[in-house]
Amino acid sequence: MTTLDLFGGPAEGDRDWMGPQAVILRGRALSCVDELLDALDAVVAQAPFRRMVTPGGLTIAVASTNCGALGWTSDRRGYRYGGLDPAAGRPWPAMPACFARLARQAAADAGFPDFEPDACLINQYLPGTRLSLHQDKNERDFSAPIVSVSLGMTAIFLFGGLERGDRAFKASLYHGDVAVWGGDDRLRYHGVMALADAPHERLGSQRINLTFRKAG
Ligand code: MD3
Ligand code: FE
Repeated sequence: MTTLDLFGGPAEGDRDWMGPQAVILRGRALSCVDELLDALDAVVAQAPFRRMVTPGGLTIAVASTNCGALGWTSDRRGYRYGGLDPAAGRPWPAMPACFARLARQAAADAGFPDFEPDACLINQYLPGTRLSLHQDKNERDFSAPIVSVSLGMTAIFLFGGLERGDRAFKASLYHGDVAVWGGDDRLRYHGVMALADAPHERLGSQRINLTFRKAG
């Protein structure tokens, strides 16, 4: 259980286990958040957020960009990882050193000492945006964990089981939280509930999520 602070949320340093190999490290990004946000601005200036299209032709509610050697994209031809930003025809921006360091250290804290991400998907949620339950299966190697960093407005995360119909439970993800999902928990269904508009003091009416993966 979480130690409640004066605001009723978790305290920096708490670890909330979502599964045997899935943990939320509360506030783990806060000590480097200024550096992260500056680096994020530089990435987004090179590769702006855009809403991608699914193979079925629907526009995805979440706006995305990437940094690192590989970026996740979706279009009419499918979901995949690739080295080029299709909007620009050039490589994705390099992964900022502070991004890679945080992802590596958080993975090690959670029991995955050798995580070397080659992809960072950056998702932007505006009020009302949701992400329906899905599995992450576009990566080559499911043995590497996924590390995700939440910034800005609070989201209610849905964490299901290995089958779509399994009951999902809810967990709030706050600015500065870092989650690590590995092992059997890596393939669990997950999603994000529609974002409520409670502007964040630093990021305003948005939530940004950095998702680090070993994709290639
Ligand atoms: C649990 N993103 O990009 S991050 C995604 O907040 C995605 O933007 C969400 O799901 C977001 O695919 C959730 C947390 C996350 C990422 C991958 C997982 C949780 C996961 C894979 C397996 C289990
Ligand atoms: Fe996902």
